[in-house]
Amino acid sequence: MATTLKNLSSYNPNEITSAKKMKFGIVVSDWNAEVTHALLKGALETLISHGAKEENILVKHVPGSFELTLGAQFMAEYGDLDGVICLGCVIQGETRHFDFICQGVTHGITELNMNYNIPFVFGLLTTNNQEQALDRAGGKHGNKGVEAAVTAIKMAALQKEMEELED
Ligand code: DLZ
Repeated sequence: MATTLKNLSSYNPNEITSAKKMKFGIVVSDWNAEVTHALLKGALETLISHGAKEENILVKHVPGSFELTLGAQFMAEYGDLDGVICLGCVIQGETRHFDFICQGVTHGITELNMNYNIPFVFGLLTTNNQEQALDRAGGKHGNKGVEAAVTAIKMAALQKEMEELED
């Protein structure tokens, strides 16, 4: 769905379980930092506003979006986490680099979701220019970091719910 139809920061807080007992990892790419650090702010504020404790949120930076997959895998291997949020921003340039990075990250994060039993959230902006990115990093279309944090809480809650069915 195009983000012109949906504000990335709007959701129904009543649909969100408390994140008080949850632990999250956030991997943030420092390429296009003005954008990605705004995504990070949105994600952190959202997790905390739903009860997550600051000490239960592990934030690590990677150089570019291509490194998000491995950064997220490190989080899954070395952290005791309920979910990992991947934040990045890829802006279309003159070459096909954009396509390769987007494909790599999309494929990588999908693989992680299949191979580890925790959610990895795709908080990647893929835009034609910086203005479109800023519009989605706290601007007129909301903040993709907020959307990613809400998704992480929902998916971690879903997993806990499924685990309880087993008991
Ligand atoms: C090289 C590159 C380019 C051209 N553009 C972006 C971008 O728009 N967003 C982003 O997150 N990263 C970009 N990178 C860096 C790659 O993601 C990666 O860090 C390098 O290719 C080194 O592996």
